[in-house]
Amino acid sequence: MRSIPPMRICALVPTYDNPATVRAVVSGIRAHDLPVIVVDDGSGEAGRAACAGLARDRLATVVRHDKNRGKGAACRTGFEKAHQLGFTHAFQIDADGQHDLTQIPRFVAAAQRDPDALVLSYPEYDDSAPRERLAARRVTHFWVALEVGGRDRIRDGLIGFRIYPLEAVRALRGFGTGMEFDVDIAVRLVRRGVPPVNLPVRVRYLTAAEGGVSHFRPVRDMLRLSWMHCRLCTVGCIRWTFRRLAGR
Ligand SMILES: Nc1nc2c(ncn2[C@@H]2O[C@H](COP(=O)(O)OP(=O)(O)OP(=O)(O)O)[C@@H](O)[C@H]2O)c(=O)[nH]1
Ligand SMILES: [Mg+2]
Repeated sequence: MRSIPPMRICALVPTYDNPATVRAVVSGIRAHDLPVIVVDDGSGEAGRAACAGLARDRLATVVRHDKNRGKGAACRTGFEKAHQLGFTHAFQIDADGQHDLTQIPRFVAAAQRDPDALVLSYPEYDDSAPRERLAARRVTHFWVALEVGGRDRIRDGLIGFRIYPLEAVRALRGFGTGMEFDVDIAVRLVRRGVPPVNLPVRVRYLTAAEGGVSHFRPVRDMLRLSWMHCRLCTVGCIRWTFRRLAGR
């Protein structure tokens, strides 16, 4: 019989040029007693210095990509590092300071109740959310509902505040390297039978004066997302057809 490793959760913070917010995010996580892995995804001078400061002050384990490779690639590096360090779960939290970190204990408790689950969040926005980002999200919701067969299984495909069970993640053969990563990995885990749990989290867009930055590039990222939905839907149709033919 396979022995089940004891549950160990770390936080995983991928960052690309978030010099004004990454330290506050890491400190906010540490306040909840979670060890933190930061993946510096080829940040420029200021972002790199902020991450180096976190390592120097022993606030986080910092891994750096020499060149920017995209959020998905940064998370893959972080998942591997977490596994090497003996963690079983990674709580991925964006470095842009948008998410309400006081919710961390609620999410950790949900993962402890169901260690096999993918603990997802869905955003509760205030007035700071840009309209075009809300519109892009609605398009994504439509596709994700189609891909997993229901609207409530993944209530938000894009958000960067979720707990991944590492064994299931590492069993996936490949996932998006860029901003399509968040949707791709959630859809594929749920399709493989990983049970989703959806909890709300407050999200606030910081102003530029507060250090708020977004790397979301509407045209490039929407094209990448469209291509990914196209692939996921095609694979879904093929799987469905095979299952019907096999009488399952
Ligand atoms: N966009 C982007 N983000 C990266 C990259 N590598 C790591 N990240 C991190 O991934 C997280 C999400 O990036 P955001 O630019 O906030 O993307 P988003 O949350 O989908 O977009 P907004 O709704 O505009 O905030 C942040 O912590 C980034 O620093 C990269 O190459 N590109
Ligand atoms: Mg963001």
